[in-house]
Amino acid sequence: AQAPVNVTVTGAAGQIGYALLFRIASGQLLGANTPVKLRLLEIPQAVKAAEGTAMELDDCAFPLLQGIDITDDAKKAFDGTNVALLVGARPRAKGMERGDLLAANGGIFKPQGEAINAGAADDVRVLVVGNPANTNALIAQAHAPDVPAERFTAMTRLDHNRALSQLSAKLGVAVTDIKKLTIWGNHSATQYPDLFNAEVNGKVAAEQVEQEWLREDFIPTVAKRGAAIIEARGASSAASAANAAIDHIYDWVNGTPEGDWTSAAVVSDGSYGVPEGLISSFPVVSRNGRYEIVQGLEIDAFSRERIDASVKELTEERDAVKQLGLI
Ligand code: NAX
Repeated sequence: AQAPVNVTVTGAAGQIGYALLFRIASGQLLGANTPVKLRLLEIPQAVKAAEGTAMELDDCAFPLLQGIDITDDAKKAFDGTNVALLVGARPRAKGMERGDLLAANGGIFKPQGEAINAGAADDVRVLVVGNPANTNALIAQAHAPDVPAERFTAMTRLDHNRALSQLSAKLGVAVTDIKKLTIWGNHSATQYPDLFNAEVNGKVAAEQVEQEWLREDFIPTVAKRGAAIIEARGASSAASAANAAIDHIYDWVNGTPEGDWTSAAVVSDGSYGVPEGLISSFPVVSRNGRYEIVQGLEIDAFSRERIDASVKELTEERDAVKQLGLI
């Protein structure tokens, strides 16, 4: 039988955690033949709630679930971990300045990066979901010098899936008819969902829609979908965020389909003018267990301007955390 894979989930008692853990334990993260051991990391006040979720996981009698450890100690949570889903983060409170938000998250992601560096398995893969996701990933990565930088990623797969869904509804096509969509930049309102390199049944997606719809409707709807969900649901996206995290890791481990790509925030190697070292969203394929940036795409002036604006925001976030001594 296959050895179990250790999966660490931070913020396990939160709403994304609740939507995520059952899917991991049922085999949807790594496949139906891979047993898993779960490590749940929470802050002390939320350990009891995480224990309650663990009781429910027990009550599912999942055949693939080989154990659940719950802790408030990052060192223990990441010891030997193969897949680390960093979901827990400090939300922006009313009146909080950006610097305060970055500092509060630095207090979370710096020690978690150090704990990953100290104890994670050699093949560790890290996905940061907690916001500001790209910069939190950068902070963790900066404190894990012994882990290849490419193992640190941040989630833009939810934005990618939102864009697929909006375009499929607009054109009355199946989501599977759409290929090569890209989210560029930061997981924030500046993100750029690119239809110029995307295809619908083999034809350029941007040419199948009115330019006004693309500019005035599609781009802002995708970028502001999180706020629209909060407005409608009275709570932020949780099941769809968990679903995107599952997609991100599943594809990373198992590969992306031939003739298509997906979106993930990965460490830039300078591709497409994105400064080296920034964790920015790109078109990526996964081959042999590694995410690689798709090369050679044409970027027109319209796309260039939007990518640059989002990357500028990321650069400012990086400079801010540098100034705070967090990286
Ligand atoms: P919740 O507030 O429901 O849960 C967060 C949990 O994290 C809480 O249980 C809290 O106790 C825990 N936590 C806080 N600090 C921790 C630490 N140092 N170690 C371990 N656990 C800690 O938030 P939820 O709705 O689950 O969202 C989690 C994060 O995902 C938020 O930062 C949110 O902004 C972010 N999102 C990111 C998305 C993306 O596409 N990248 C989309 C969905 C979501 O908004």
